[in-house]
Amino acid sequence: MFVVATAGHVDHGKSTLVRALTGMEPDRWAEERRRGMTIDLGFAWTTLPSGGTVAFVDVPGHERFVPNMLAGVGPVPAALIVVAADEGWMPQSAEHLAALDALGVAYGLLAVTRADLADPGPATARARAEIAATSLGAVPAVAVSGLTGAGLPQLRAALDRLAAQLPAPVLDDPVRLWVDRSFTVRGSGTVVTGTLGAGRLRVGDELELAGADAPVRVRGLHSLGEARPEAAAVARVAVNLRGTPRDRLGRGDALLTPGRFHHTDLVDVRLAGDPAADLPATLTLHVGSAAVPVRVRPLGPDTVRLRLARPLPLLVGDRALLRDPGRHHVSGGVRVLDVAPPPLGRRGAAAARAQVLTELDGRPDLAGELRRRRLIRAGALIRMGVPVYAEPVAGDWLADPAHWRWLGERLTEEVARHAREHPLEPGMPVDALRQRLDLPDRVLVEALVRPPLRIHAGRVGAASANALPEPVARAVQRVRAEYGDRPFRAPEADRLVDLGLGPREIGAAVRAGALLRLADNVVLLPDALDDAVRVLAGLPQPFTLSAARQALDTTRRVAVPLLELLDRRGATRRLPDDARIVVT
Ligand SMILES: Nc1nc2c(ncn2[C@@H]2O[C@H](COP(=O)(O)OP(=O)(O)O)[C@@H](O)[C@H]2O)c(=O)[nH]1
Ligand SMILES: [Mg+2]
Repeated sequence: MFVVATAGHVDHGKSTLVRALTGMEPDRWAEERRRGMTIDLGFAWTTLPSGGTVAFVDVPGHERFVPNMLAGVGPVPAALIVVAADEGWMPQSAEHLAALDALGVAYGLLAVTRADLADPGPATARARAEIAATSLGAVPAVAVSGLTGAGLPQLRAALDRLAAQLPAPVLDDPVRLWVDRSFTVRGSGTVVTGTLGAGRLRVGDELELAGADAPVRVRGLHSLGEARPEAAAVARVAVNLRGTPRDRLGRGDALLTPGRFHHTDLVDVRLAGDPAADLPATLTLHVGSAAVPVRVRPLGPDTVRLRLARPLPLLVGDRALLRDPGRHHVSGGVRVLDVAPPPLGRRGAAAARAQVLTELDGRPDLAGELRRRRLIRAGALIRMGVPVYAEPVAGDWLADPAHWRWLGERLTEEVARHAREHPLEPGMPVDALRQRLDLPDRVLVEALVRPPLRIHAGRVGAASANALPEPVARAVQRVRAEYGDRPFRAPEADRLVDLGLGPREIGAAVRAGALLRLADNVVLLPDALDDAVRVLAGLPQPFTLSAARQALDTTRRVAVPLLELLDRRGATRRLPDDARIVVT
């Protein structure tokens, strides 16, 4: 299906043309028919000569109803511009064209109506010239009469050619259905309609509705007046929602693929064209079918920050329009550059931000986003409209490569500093490092740890035993020199004090594997265990404590805990009579 919105001044024959092409009545309201004037959006469709379907969103031309017109054209990428041959170019011809231009609509067609009343030549020439200066460029023109039907076959053929030019919709994109109508159908409940520009909808789908705490479920789908199990973009759709009161949603709301959109009330945008120097401080932002008051804060020559009166599901690259409702004036188009911009607290922050914005063009740029944000979750980027093709550094975190290298260096420095300041601790706690490096998640700390550093028991430290703090290493060296040839003689308590080996130093040495602790203040060199087993194995089995003590040339102070340790490790076994054997 191909969806096209009408555009043009009131009474130029838009609705008549849609009626003539489709046989359907676009003016749905009794009041519209009584007054002969379109007030709100109308919908009609027909089959084209190619067999394809065209659906029209017929908009009101009267200046009072421009917001309704904008809600209709916002989500539609093609326009049928209507100008009456007998009246020519008029104010809302210009305002509607300015709106299409602001929204960047690039596909269109000119129909010069009421060609039975006047020569269509002058109106055609003027309109084509006006249109050529906009995002629509040079468009085909067809002179028609809604009254006599002249030109309608040519217009149908031209619509077919236009449909063939339109880019194919992206069917795997998430759904963002801007609601243009909502009503209640007796027995079915709430129904909303909109133009599905991308993605698919199926009966049973869950969708997100801004402001609702629970997802809403698609109970039924209609397109072109028929119930369907599924609708794929591009399509006009009517969605019946289960359990959603009608007053919960209306024009300007959006039904969304859950978790795929970031609702934002702060955006940085670029103004299209030649921005007015005197942009008012408050304007209305029109995007999709929504119209939201905004406060405008100028940043650079063509960039501003908009504070929205309510959050909208906007993406980087979205086109929108700013309008001054008081002056009935389209102030211009904007392109969304950033949907999660940083606060501007510090002095000079606005100028710095303006500088950053000069580099942005609204095209999603993963490398640039990472450079600016340094660390961000993949999901957050996707919700901004930035496709993620880079590998995460940890969990679902993405990092700017240069920033990640810098963090790795910082981590090494912090661990070394911590080791200097706390020489006896076995490394720096992961959480202290997380805070020190100001990281939002401990998986990031873990991913930054590289050999020779390692994580052990929640701390980051050197993997090797020579991580032993300098004074402790020296003390252990002295123990080795003094006791190396009497390996089972443990230094006495006062000798340990002389060597500077208090409980904390001993703990550090034991964790590093440099000393073996048998009991409080009873330490041996670590190879003593294997040596002891060798000596004891040379004794007649079983052997007594006293025999062991003599063979090891040591005291009870060492022999008792040493044998108990060997028992626990299964190297020796204690028999009922307290003698032992070496287990082989
Ligand atoms: N003679 C003639 N009258 C037309 C033609 N198209 C529309 N009209 C009349 O112009 C008036 C406005 O038409 P309408 O379709 O409501 O204009 P809209 O406001 O652009 O939708 C109506 O009275 C129509 O009957 C046409 O091609 N020829
Ligand atoms: Mg009309």
